[in-house]
Amino acid sequence: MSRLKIAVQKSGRLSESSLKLFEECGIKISNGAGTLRVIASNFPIEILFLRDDDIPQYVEQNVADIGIVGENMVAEKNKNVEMLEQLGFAGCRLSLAIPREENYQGTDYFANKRVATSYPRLLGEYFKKHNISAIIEEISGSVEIAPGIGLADAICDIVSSGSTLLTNGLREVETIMKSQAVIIANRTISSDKRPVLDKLLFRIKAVKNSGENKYILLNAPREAISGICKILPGMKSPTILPLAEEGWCSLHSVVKEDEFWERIDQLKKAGAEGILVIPIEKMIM
Ligand code: PRT
Ligand code: ZN
Repeated sequence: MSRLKIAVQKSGRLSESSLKLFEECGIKISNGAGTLRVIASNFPIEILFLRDDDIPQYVEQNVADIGIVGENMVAEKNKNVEMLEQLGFAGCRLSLAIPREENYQGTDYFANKRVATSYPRLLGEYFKKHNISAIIEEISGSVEIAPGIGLADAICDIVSSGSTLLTNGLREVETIMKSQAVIIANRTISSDKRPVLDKLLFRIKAVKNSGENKYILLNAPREAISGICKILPGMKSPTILPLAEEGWCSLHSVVKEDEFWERIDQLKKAGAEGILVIPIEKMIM
């Protein structure tokens, strides 16, 4: 099998989670300090460490076959690449923010205002869609200080917790797009690399599924089981085993993390006891 080349952010908010994903996929990578290229020891991939801004272009040009990058960057760079899979980390949004004390009634606020951003394309499209003529000031970093130093009236930047806006006296007023890390791919990956990509995506999906799901075990009286089964759809049907105590059963199933608390309350009401919730390492559907 030929080696699949994967572009990963060298150092930044995507780096650690990207490498952790490979580790969870059972792929061994020794990330020597300062190296820009590493080869995995037990899987046919080669990692290229790059700036996130360059990843869409390098994937388009086939310098890398696939890359891990934020959806915000994919949309801004607008390169001809294929989006393969959302990865569920580096969640954030691209938003418009204005000085906190300003009165805001709607997007008309931005008419003839100067807006600082590192996302001129996405912001331009947004203003066009809303029929607003604003002045876009493109800057490459520290966007949030632009209003404070008189460079702009407002900003359009990535927000995650919102604390950077807060400390700079700014207030989020519109969300332009939501984003998370994704895998992008070159549109013409050679047939000798396809099986490697398929194998990698299979493992990534198993890791993702496991993160979204929990294994649940509980005890209940036999007569409560049918009610409990309706609450827990599980992967197929739950496993039910008799307990040593007469009339009692143990039930095993899988629940989605986000439905978890809601289900726990329903289960307790239905008669479940001794509920255990256990992380799943890999989940193959
Ligand atoms: O050097 P290189 O160019 O590779 O890295 P970079 O500094 O350009 O990118 P980096 O590492 O900051 O971000 C990489 C990607 O992470 C982004 O493209 C997003 O997809 C995603 N991401 C997730 C974020 C954030 N969360 C985030 N909070 N990117 C940037 N921020 C910044 C934001 O620009 C602002 O300055 O964090 C600040 C806001 O954070 P909060 O938590 O205070 O709201
Ligand atoms: Zn960058």
